[in-house]
This record gives sequence, structure tokens and C-alpha cells, in this order.
Amino acid sequence: MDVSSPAVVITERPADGVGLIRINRPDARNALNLDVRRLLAHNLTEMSGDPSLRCIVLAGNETAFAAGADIKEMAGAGAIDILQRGTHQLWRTIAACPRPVIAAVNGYALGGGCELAMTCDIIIAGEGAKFGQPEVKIGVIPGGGGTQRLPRAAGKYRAMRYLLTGDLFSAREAFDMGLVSEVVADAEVETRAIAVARQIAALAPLAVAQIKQCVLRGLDAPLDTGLALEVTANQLLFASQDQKEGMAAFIEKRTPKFTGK
Ligand code: CO8
Repeated sequence: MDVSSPAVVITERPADGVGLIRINRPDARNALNLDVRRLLAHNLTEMSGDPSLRCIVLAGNETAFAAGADIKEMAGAGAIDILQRGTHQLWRTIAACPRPVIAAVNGYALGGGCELAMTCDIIIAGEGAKFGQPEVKIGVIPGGGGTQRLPRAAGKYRAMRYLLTGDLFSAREAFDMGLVSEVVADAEVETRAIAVARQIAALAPLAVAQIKQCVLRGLDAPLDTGLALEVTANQLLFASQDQKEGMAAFIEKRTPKFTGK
């Protein structure tokens, strides 16, 4: 990593309890080179360990969330180079972030960029955002979960239509197929993502963490297993001070003060 160049990933704290991680390679449409992926994994891990941060926003710039893996970095690579880069482990770390992560998507979210958005828990997209898995057009396939997460989000037939052609789709189409949580004006994307993050950051962190775990683990499990996870998580939360505080506040008609304990 060249320390004299501008940081390719920037971290900010835009609001109480909210961390923001910004991909910053504007000249390369925020293409995800190894440095970016390592820093994303590193910052997500660091922020998750910081008790003062309860929700994370992942953003790019107005032109691109991320236009995919860095094609120039991998064009000449051999299979063993790709294996040794171990990017699948970085994807795993990114997707396993225990804190809720909100993608704030403006512009292009293509290939690895679309996959990065799909590792997030909520996707807020600008009206002009463009999504897609165009890997097939350059002779490869998605490498960050696209063949698995896109069909899980959008269903087999819509996912196949885009995976097999590499065609891009709009934020509105992404919303209609269940890939995007909200579509807002381009200029409002980050403000809206931060507002949702603040809302989540004000809630009981242990309950928030259990919801994330139950949903993600449950999606990959039979219904009975998922329901069992939910039961156990609920039982566990009755050991928390925040459960006592939340319910007492409701009964006393006041706003709860959650501490994460
Ligand atoms: N990688 C590297 N550089 C890129 C990338 C990229 N993904 N995307 C854009 N850039 C660079 C361009 O090369 C250009 O650089 P330069 O100015 O030096 O020529 C600069 O960014 C600006 O790009 P454009 O001039 O093309 O800008 P436009 O606004 O005209 O177009 C697009 C923007 C539509 C985003 C266009 O750049 C594009 O199509 N980009 C490539 C999109 C793509 O194919 N993404 C998928 C990449 S592959 C992937 O993500 C997963 C591969 C998994 C492999 C498995 C590994 C384990």
C-alpha cells in the first residue's frame, strides 16, 4: 500500500453510534482492489469491536458504490495467484460483520460491488443507481457470492436473467425484485442511510445483534432450525438489562435507555 496516496478507504463517524466506511478510488470507479478489500474487512472488524458504534454505513461516492473487483489487478493472474490472494476469506469476514451494515448505493454497484452491497443488511439506493453482475462479459463468474445471494434475494429466474446476460438493472428494478430496501433521490442516499443507522443505533444492541444472526443463519437453515435459533435468542435476551429497561420504559411510558448489557 502506498502511504503517500490518498486512503482508498476512509472511516467517519457521521452520528452518535454510527460508523461510516467509504470506498475512495474515484478514478477507478471504486473498483475493489486487494487493498480496498483488506481495509473493508479490517475496518468492519474494528468497528464491530467498538462498543460506541452500533451500526455501520458502507458508502462510495456519487458515481460509484463500487464497479466490481479490480479487473486490471487480476487480468494477468493465474489460478494459484488468485488462490493465494485468498479474497474469499476477506468476503467471509465482510459478510460475517456482527453489527448491522447499511449499504448507501449511488451510481454503479457492479460485480463485486453488487456482491458487497448484498453482504449488507439493508440497501438504500439512489434513483440513478445501477446494479449488475457483468462478470460473464469478461469471461468469469461472480466471486463474492453473486451466484448465491442474488437468487436468494431476487429468486432464480430474475437472478438467472441478469447473471447469464450481465445486463445491468436500475435501482427501481432492484427494489421490485427484493434486492434493495429503499430507493431515494440520489442526493438523499447517505442522509437516509445515516438516519436509518441512527434509528438502529438507538435500539438495544444485543437484540439487534440477535436479529441479524437469526435472520442470516435462519436463511441458510430449514425452518425448524431457524425457529429454534429464534427461541433460544429470545430466551437469552431475558438475561439482559436492556430487556428489563425496554419493558419497564414501555410500562412507565418513557423512552428506554439501552446500554447494551
Ligand atoms: N476494475 C478496474 N478498473 C475499473 C473498473 C474495474 N472493475 N471499473 C472501472 N474502472 C476504471 C476504468 O478502467 C477507467 O480507468 P482509466 O481512466 O484508467 O481508463 C476508470 O475506471 C473509469 O471507467 P470508465 O471510463 O469505463 O467509466 P464509465 O463511466 O464510462 O463506465 C462502468 C463505468 C460502467 C462502471 C465501466 O467502467 C465498467 O463497465 N466497469 C467494469 C464493470 C465490471 O465488469 N465489473 C465486474 C468486475 S469482475 C468482478 O467484480 C468479480 C470477479 C470475480 C473473479 C474471481 C476472483 C476470485
